[in-house]
Amino acid sequence: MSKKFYITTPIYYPSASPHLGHAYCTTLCDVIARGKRMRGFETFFLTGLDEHGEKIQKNAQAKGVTPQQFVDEVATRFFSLWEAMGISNDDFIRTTQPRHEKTVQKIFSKMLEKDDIYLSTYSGWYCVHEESYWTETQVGENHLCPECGRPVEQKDEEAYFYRCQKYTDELLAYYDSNPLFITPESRKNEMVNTFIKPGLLDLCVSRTSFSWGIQVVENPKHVIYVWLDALTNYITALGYLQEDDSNFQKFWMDEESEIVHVIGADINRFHTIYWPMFLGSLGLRKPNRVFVHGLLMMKDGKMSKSKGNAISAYPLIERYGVDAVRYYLVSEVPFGQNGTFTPEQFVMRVNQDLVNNYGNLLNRTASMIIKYFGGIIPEYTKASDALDEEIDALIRATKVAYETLNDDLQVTAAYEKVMELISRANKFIEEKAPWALAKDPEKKPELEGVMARLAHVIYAASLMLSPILIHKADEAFSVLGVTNPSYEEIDSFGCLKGNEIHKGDVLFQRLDAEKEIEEIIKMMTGPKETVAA
Ligand code: ME8
Repeated sequence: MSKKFYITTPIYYPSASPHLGHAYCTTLCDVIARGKRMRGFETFFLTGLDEHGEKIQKNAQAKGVTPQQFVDEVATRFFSLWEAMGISNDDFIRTTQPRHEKTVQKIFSKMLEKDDIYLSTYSGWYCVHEESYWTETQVGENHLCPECGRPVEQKDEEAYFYRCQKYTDELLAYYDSNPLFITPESRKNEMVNTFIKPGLLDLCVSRTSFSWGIQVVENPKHVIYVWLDALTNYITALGYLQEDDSNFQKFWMDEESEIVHVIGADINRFHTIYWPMFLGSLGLRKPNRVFVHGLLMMKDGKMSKSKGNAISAYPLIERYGVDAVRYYLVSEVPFGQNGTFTPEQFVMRVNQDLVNNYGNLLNRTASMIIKYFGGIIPEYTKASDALDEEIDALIRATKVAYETLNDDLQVTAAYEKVMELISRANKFIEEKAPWALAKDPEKKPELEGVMARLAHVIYAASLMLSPILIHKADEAFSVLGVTNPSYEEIDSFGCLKGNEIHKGDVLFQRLDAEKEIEEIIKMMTGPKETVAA
């Protein structure tokens, strides 16, 4: 039976167009999901939109449309971007879908029945932007939201509360027995020291001051707090408490299934404190991992809709192709750390890694196989020296490291290993000098071995890169005459023997750095429609 893997992105707010930061998180998840599928894991990859809440209602009002019309319009921009980025999600959840709304109502009722939720009055400092209440100490003398720095307002309202204290011990015990639950670890310390140790206040989980949300069935003037609504998407999309719950049984209930939520640090508190508690109320298992990735920033700070400094993925895709953009996102910012988008680095990545390293290896190898063997990939002869042995060992070691690092969600590092294999193979060409071997008929078996090894490195590397390079890896396979690429064949040295090389155009065009940097700068300062407002 194959192993199961469930991965989710945050469900984004459709309050404005998606920017490269959203594309970053979704692409990384897509690369992880594609990699797992390729390796035979039964995989479910979920993304979606978080469509309720006061912020959406206010944005819709400002535009003179209904909240549903508003989110429907923005949703199309997310669909188009994910299509353009080649995102391979298995489902797309929108929190206004009846399947979700009905289930959230059932979840709320279950929590009420269990007395995990009770009715009381809330009085506190409220941040409209974050949709969060804060205590006097948290907002400080200037009454500013500790999360976003905006002014907060004093509010009193009848509200339902979730009993956090009831589940705090269970939560801490879960942290202790699952050291990888929150990664990187610094993110766990932040939660324990800043939020849990000082004592968790009961969480206010309903609102009466606006209506754009899911109604509490037992008390319809209340709508369910947007975070209780949003977090449960991870199980409502799988069919929890619905007629067909087969995906829920398969990907959530089965202990063999690994559950991974990928999020930004801004929403860590909700995912690693409240979400596991809610699951505790429902008597459900908790996710294996919440991976907190870093932010993609611009030189002047965090890329954000409100700052208007965000770059859209479209012009980059249009000019450089989706594979180059996907590769940049995975390789440039080590997964888990913050990084800065710069045009210089974008061009450098494409030229150095894709043109000079990967594309060049393919091009040189294909030309030499045509020249020395009439385009037919020769036999993978026994290693003739330590260099050949090193290449054989490196192909095996790279596959092992690639799997281990990917399984540990060290995605950037995993792909770096593949690039190192390619670099080593380029150096191997210089060291072996096939053009010299070709002059000596006695060296023919060695030359065959060199060319077969190079072809196999390209095959192995293209398989491992295929979760990122969703089109270019296929082009490389077709150059190698492979019609049915299979990940298992990485270990089958010699499997390409007899294939005919079909040399096409170069995989990636070299970029004129000066010119392209200017082009990208134009995209960054370009018309507002292409940049999230
Ligand atoms: O918080 N760099 O939605 P949201 C990298 N609806 N990632 C970025 C980014 C950047 N500059 N900007 C945003 C919400 N992100 C809630 C989530 S989940 C149950 C509900 C990514 O539209 C990052 O993953 O504000 C961040 O956590 C997420 O978008 C926030 O998206």
